Amino acid sequence: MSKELEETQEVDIDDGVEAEDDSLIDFYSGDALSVEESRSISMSSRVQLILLAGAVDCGKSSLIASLFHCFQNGPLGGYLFAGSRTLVGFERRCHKARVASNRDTPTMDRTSFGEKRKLLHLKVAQKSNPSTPKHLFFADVSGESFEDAINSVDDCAQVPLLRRSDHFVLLVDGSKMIDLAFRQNAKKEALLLLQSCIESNRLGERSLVDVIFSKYDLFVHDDTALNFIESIKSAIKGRFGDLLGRIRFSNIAAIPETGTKAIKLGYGLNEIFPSWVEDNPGSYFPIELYNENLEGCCEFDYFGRNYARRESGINE
Ligand SMILES: Nc1nc2c(ncn2[C@@H]2O[C@H](COP(=O)(O)OP(=O)(O)OP(=O)(O)O)[C@@H](O)[C@H]2O)c(=O)[nH]1
Ligand SMILES: [Mg+2]
Repeated sequence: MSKELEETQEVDIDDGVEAEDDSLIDFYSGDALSVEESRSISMSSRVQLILLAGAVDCGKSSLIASLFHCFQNGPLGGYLFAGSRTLVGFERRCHKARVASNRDTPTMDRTSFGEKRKLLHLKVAQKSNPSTPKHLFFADVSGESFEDAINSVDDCAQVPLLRRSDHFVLLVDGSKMIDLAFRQNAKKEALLLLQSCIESNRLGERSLVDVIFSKYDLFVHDDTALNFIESIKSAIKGRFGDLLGRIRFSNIAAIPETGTKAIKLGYGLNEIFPSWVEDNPGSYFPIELYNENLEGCCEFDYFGRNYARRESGINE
């Protein structure tokens, strides 16, 4: 097309073609980020990725909402809120769950399957050292993705961000622990999901895994449920203890029912949050830089070895 024609051509708005206006500036929507959108942060800073996994309704989005609530009230686990590119995304997850809504039972929107914008960004700074903030991404994946992953190693390999995550956080639904009809199945699903992740090489000897029993307010006084939870812990340790880098267990009440006054909103997050900021597979299991056998390691490990070699004048 000639330049003249280009300049005189009218844009027919009815055809759905809009003229590009250089005066328009793209602002961040503040909503959760897609992987592509997240690169502007992850390419300029070290980011810890925390992947929340577990069945539909187990409380993944609520945990993210609860973190945001906690930071609005002050520091969490010794860390201060230092900013977020996804404040709207946090707000969306929070508004239904607010205690101010005066509901006895908290409610939360389901995360839709295939949602591309799933990364919530949090910048935090240690209270004792606020000048070096750290970036975190929380991946809020729909529980339906994990239902498929339980049943198929191939589907497990497709779970977004699983391979890249620094922390794999498996939530086991606490409301199922108090129900005889559901708890065996919840245990089976947790074991199968871990097995599927290991068989698809998404989790392994360098993985940091947290198993969280959610909705602690519902089972805190239920001895049968607490005993059953002990049996889940033993089964997980027995089967996967040697296959995973680290497994920890905790109870969390992200958004407790308002009737259970003794359990505060965000119960349990204080203890677990600092390790999500501080630990990652590279820091927790430092590799031997001159070890030739890097089988099973990620690209970054190869980069680390090659970088160290170059620095010390060893040719490839
Ligand atoms: N009693 C109680 N209910 C909770 C707690 N945390 C979450 N819930 C409720 O559990 C339900 C499911 O929570 P979500 O956070 O949406 O679960 P999810 O894992 O994100 O579910 P999907 O997005 O469908 O995969 C909601 O009704 C929450 O209000 C808690 O600590 N105590
Ligand atoms: Mg959700």
